[in-house]
Amino acid sequence: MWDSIWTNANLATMTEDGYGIIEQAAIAVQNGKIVWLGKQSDCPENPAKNTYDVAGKWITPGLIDCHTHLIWGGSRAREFEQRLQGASYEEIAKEGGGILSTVKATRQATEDELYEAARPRLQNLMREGVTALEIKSGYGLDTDTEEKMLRVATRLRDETGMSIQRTFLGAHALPPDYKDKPDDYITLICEDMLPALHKKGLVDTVDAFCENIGFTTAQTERVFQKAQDLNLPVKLHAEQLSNQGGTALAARYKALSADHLEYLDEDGVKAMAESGTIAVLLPGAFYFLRETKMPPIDLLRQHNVPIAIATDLNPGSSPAHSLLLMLNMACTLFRLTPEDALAGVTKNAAKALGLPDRGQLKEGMAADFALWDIKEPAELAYRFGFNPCYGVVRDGAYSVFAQSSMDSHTEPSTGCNAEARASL
Ligand code: DI6
Ligand code: FE
Repeated sequence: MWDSIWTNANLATMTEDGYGIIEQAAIAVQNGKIVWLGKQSDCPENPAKNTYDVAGKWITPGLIDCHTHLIWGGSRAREFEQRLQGASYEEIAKEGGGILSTVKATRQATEDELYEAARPRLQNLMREGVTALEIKSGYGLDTDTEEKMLRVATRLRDETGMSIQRTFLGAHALPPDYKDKPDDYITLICEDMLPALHKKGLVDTVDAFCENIGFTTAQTERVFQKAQDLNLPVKLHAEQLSNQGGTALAARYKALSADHLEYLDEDGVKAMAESGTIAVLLPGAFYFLRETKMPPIDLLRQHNVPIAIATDLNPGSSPAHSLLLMLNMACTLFRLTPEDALAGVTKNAAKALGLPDRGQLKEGMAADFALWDIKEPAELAYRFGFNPCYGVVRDGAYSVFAQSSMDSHTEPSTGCNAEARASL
């Protein structure tokens, strides 16, 4: 006997090129895994404890936000005003503002304060059908504060039941106490911070900011070597503001992803293709920094490098709290098709996080999916500022949100998972 079955649904399985649509479908779940899906007329007679008739709603894999800096203290609204008066992001960073101003506020905040600030950001994503995401450290830049951030990420994971990957981004900026001594700071990361945080079980992945205002490729490589010694996968903020060759380095270390990529050239694209590194594009940062250099979408397509899309949610370059909005921006700004954009927040985002059992609707995969009050999947990228998410299923547990439109009708036939609902 199955635990639950959703009937009268339309599925975008994301299993092939394109949406992988199955209309008039059903999807059944047992022990947190998808055990059957297909045309409802082909459904075997297998009774389920719970049957939910969803009256023609669409079901997609749960959305995955594969690049966020969701935990931080303070605000950068003032810096936004400065930029509007003509200061550039780099200038503000060089004068000790930017990332370092968030570092100051994050060091001052208690763990509870950081948790309380981060929770509504996460809830906003959950409410939009996000079931898995990545959260980076990197606003501590000392062992204690990096630990505090990663503990908050762990607590968010444990208390919400979301699938959360914790990324150590100690090499995000140079802390003021190491001014003019970047190599010493890298030594601190490699010999102290990363091993200590790894030992405490707080790190899933390692990232760095390889940039003219960040770290050089040589410094980044030292961090990658340490990650490799500890058997931790790597990823990289690469070629966002300039071409430093970080992507080729990331590819040499078989990085899960290289992210941003506006200044990436063809050699870098080829290196990614060879290493199977995912290209994570961040339209929120492109938009908010008013970047005009487009990431090399055509080259990525030509070389079959899978493209993922994420919010880059952070206080400085992308205060973007909506992954659905990023779908729209990926289409309008980067000219992705709605189906490529949806693949970018499902199957390709799962690859970028090394989550082989998520991002597609397939038998054997985790029962993580989102239900939508839409008539066709392209609507997810087409509308902006509107959230048609009806509910989510996470590891088989069903939560229904408040009705997404005034004339919506269907309530689940039996009680949805009260615990999952409460956690929202
Ligand atoms: N690139 C980004 O987009 C964020 N970090 C990074 O390395 C921005 C972080 C910030 O400005 O606070
Ligand atoms: Fe980032």
